[in-house]
Amino acid sequence: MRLPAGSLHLRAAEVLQGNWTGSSTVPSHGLYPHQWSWDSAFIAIGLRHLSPLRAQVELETLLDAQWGDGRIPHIVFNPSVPLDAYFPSPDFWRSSTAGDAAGAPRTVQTSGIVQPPVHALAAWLVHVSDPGLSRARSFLSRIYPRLAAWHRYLLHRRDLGGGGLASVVHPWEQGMDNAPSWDAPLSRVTPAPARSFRRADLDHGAAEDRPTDLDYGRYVRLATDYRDGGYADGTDSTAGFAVEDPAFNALLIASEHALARIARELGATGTARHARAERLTAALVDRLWDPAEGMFFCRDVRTDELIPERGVSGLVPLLLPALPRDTAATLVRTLRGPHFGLGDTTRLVPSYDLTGHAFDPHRYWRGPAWFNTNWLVERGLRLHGEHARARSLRSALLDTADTSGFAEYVDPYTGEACGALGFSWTAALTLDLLHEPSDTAHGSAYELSDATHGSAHELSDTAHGAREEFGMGAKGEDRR
Ligand code: 9WN
Repeated sequence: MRLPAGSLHLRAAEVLQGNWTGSSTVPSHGLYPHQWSWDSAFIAIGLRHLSPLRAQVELETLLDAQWGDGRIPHIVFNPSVPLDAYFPSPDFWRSSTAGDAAGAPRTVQTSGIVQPPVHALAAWLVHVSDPGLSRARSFLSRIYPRLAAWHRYLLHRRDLGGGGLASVVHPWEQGMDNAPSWDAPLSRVTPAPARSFRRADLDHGAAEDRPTDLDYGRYVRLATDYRDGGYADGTDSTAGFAVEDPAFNALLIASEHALARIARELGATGTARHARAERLTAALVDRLWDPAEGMFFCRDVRTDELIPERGVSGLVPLLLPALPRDTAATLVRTLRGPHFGLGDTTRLVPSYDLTGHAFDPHRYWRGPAWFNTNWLVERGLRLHGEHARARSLRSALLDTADTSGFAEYVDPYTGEACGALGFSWTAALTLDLLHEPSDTAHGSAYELSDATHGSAHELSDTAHGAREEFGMGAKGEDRR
């Protein structure tokens, strides 16, 4: 039986309340008992509908742990949680000593790797949910320099391929830890022996759904080498693994557009940032788009070759307003075709190719559907004028969040719950979808439009609407 939307709203709010620690939100108390970077960004996007203040604090807490070189760490550790509750724990990362040269904070312990840059996008969406509060707390002016430093870090220190895009140096950085796209580059990594670490994830998750010990051995080796090299980028310590990923870079570009909107709110024009986002979109297409396959793929920077595995990451660029029209149309066809089956065989977009050799509907990032990636695809569909498909994906997401108990991920065919229940970003993005104006064709496009210049959702032309959503086309320069 389908419960009324009001009750779904209440239960989503309860999940977020239960996972709130006073200054941030854990993804789930058992499996992930600290603050995670991209989780917090998605959580803030939902929290803004409950408490714009808490949403601001969520992002501020994360940004307080930013390193001097601009990186935002993927985990901010809660000192009151026992060391053996999560692996790798702070004594593995040793941020304050090993990260000294890179400017790790002294006041808080963190990991030394990063996660996808959803933060500027989240910050902008949080701002527009209550501009009065945001201005009263100088929210944007306080966080803008930090977000700008974060993007600078990624665009300069992490351009390991030399083509303008950011590389990840560990599968955990991209957030889809166990995706088959990592198999080839990871196969060159000598695993750390299983006896050298104890996995805490298996205390909470089923072993057959989680990455294998061999995968973990390689994750540990890469993180150890990076740490022992002082978390320096572009040196021997990152020689083992460097990949340009479509979702990571698409989120960076979407956030660069959002940073332009923030700059504009603060009195600059944002033009240079929009222009940069457009150049990055062109670089993404140039380096990662395979027209014959109708997909974005990862590029292995060490071999300079595309990795021919179809993952949901390759669909996330649909989020980009400057994506060429035919590329967007092809991506939508791929989404509906046999590899992802949306609207045909699957309820939600799977994390990996249904026909792929490594497909498993329950194994971590090798087939199940996640709510954050589906939320991104839903936005992309709306942005490119695919309103009916967006509406049906939205309704499948709400149903599945409801019936799965806000699961971490689900079987893409049946919606069966997998991983942790009461998972924060699932609850947060449910709230966001519930707040989306379902009666307008353009949905929440207004959120990124220029607040003083009318609403993008009134525009009928899709490309024009998309450009308005991100405030593109403004005159002048922004050199901040
Ligand atoms: C490692 C917290 C994180 C998410 C990632 C997800 C998982 C961690 C793990 O949980 O990763 O960072 O221990 O498996 O893959 O996307 O941010 O929810």
